[in-house]
Amino acid sequence: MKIGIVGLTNAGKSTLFTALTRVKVPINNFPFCTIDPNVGIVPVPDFRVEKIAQITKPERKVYATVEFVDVAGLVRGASRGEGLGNQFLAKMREMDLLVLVIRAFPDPEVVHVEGDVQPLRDLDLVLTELALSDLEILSRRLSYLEKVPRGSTSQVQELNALKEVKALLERGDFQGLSRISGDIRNSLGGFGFLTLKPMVVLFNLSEGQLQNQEETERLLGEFNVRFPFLKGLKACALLEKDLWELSPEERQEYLKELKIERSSLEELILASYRMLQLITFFTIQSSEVRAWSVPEGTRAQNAAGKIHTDMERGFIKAEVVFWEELVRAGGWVSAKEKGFLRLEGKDYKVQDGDVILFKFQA
Ligand SMILES: Nc1nc2c(ncn2[C@@H]2O[C@H](COP(=O)(O)OP(=O)(O)O)[C@@H](O)[C@H]2O)c(=O)[nH]1
Ligand SMILES: [Mg+2]
Repeated sequence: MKIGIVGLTNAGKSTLFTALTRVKVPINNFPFCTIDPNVGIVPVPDFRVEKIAQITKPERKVYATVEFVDVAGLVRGASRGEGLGNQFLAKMREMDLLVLVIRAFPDPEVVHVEGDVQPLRDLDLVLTELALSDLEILSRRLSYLEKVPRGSTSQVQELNALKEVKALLERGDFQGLSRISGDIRNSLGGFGFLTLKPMVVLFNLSEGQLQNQEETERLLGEFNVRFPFLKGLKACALLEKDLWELSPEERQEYLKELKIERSSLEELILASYRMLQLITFFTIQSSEVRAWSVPEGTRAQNAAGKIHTDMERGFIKAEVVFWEELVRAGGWVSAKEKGFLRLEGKDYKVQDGDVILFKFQA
């Protein structure tokens, strides 16, 4: 699952990215690793892994991960190829979710490409560039399909879907776009339309703003009125970058000093994870507790395939216990004795929090 970091130049995207690459989970963490300098694999914090590990005492704890991608910034006119516009937008089409980083911090030392700091204007600008870029791709396809004399059923469906999306894009109706049906989304999946992707808006605040409830509430309040269909979060990217250099204890201490409740990054990672409609199941082996993520509604047999293709092919059944019951029972064997374990077949829909032992024929 790939999450693209989008925003204007100097919004704080790379600062946020650097902070994310420093997120480690305590003890035997899944190390952050770099595929290329702009892609970071970030563990999804999950207290259930800790809880399960307390009873199974594994050597290793492995967390589910998400990928964050930082590409060059967006500028006004990106959809017409300004800056690294087209290249940037093409990369973003491969993403499953977009985090829109919007600058709210005032720092006069940092140039603002639009001249002054106006978070909601910038958000509008970013959305508009995404919409213009989508419109261009959409229009090209539309004019092709309109020339096909007698289209197939699926072409007709696609044509209608494109027309519906086009009307919304032309009106800048992002709320309407957010409500586009799953069928239409599926039929247009191949285009990677940016405005149809799930999005999280991250307001990048100064430390002072983050501590000033009144100011952040005013901004988020106005945001919620104007963009009720978007999820908004706040963070101070610069602070997060420092925070995640520290040990967990030092981090707690520092947050307390600043009178800030918690790091915003965990919230960002979790909100993204939820927005991707991912759920987590766990496996326990003698040496490890491991969290796996699959899309909501995944069947047991496909979930097994996430671990190994042989397990999917030779799937027999799944032994399942909810993580809390496993912890309450104090172990796999006693969970079985207490009747907490269920036997499920290949079509069982995996639930968030299931601990699963797959039985399969090799
Ligand atoms: N004061 C302040 N400066 C920040 C913050 N986040 C980023 N910056 C600064 O803004 C500049 C641009 O940040 P960068 O992350 O490179 O922005 P990008 O162009 O969106 O990748 C850098 O000098 C950062 O140190 C913040 O929360 N507060
Ligand atoms: Mg950058």
